[in-house]
Amino acid sequence: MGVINTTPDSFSDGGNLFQGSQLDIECAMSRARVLVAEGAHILDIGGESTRPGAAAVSSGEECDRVLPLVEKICAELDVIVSVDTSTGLLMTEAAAAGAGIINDVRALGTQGALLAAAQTGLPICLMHMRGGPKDMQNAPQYNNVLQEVIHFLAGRVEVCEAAGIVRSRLILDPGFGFGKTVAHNLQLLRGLPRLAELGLPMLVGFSRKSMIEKLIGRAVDQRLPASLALAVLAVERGAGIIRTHDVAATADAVAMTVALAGVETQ
Ligand code: 7PJ
Repeated sequence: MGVINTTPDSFSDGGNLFQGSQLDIECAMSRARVLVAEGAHILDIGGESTRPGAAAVSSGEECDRVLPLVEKICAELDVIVSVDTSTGLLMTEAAAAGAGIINDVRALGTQGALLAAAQTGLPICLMHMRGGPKDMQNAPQYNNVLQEVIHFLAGRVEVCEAAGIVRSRLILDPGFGFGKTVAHNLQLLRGLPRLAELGLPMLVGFSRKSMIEKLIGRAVDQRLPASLALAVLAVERGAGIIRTHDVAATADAVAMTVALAGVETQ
């Protein structure tokens, strides 16, 4: 899953798709074409920055940023579009524009999101977050992060099923970096096989995240090798979808993991 941010304030690649405060749609389309050529099966399009401390955006503005790009990618490229949003209105509109996945970092907890997502009929990624982008990195605490994340996601699966969303539409994500310390992130990565026991596909995102800086002191443009290592470790532990800014390199790294998994021990 390749990432395209339509926010002017993204931490990792923000701003480069912008002309002033306007998203340059041709620039975003070239980025989309590159990611597809590099081997992305899914493009994740987001219009709300959820990095720590990010400011909220209105649903109207979020729709204005995301929908034109979703429409154009669906019309011109052979790729599944995922829309990274917690806003019911955008879920509905993006589905109508041709999106194929809803990716919600708030696991459909926002008013109106559950009903809207249910009605689209699309697959949905439910992610765990503790707190909101504004405060989530203020000393997050857990007694047992793995158990608490699994418990939360299992609960959201139940809520979804009660709303008429069949299990086979659901994908789970422990939400690396969303209200977690480095130790929490590592515990979750180690425990990923336990989350897999819920029997649903898993999506993970480590790409360029600040845990890499905290562990080995790398600036944002120096985090690819560590991001690849984390992607490989996650695939080994059962992750099926890797959300990344660096599709070509990630696809190669994952291909080696998959090749090894396919070999029988002698
Ligand atoms: C994630 C995401 C993630 C899912 C972002 C960033 C922050 N969606 N959206 N999982 N991260 N499902 O790219 O660092 O980890 S935005």
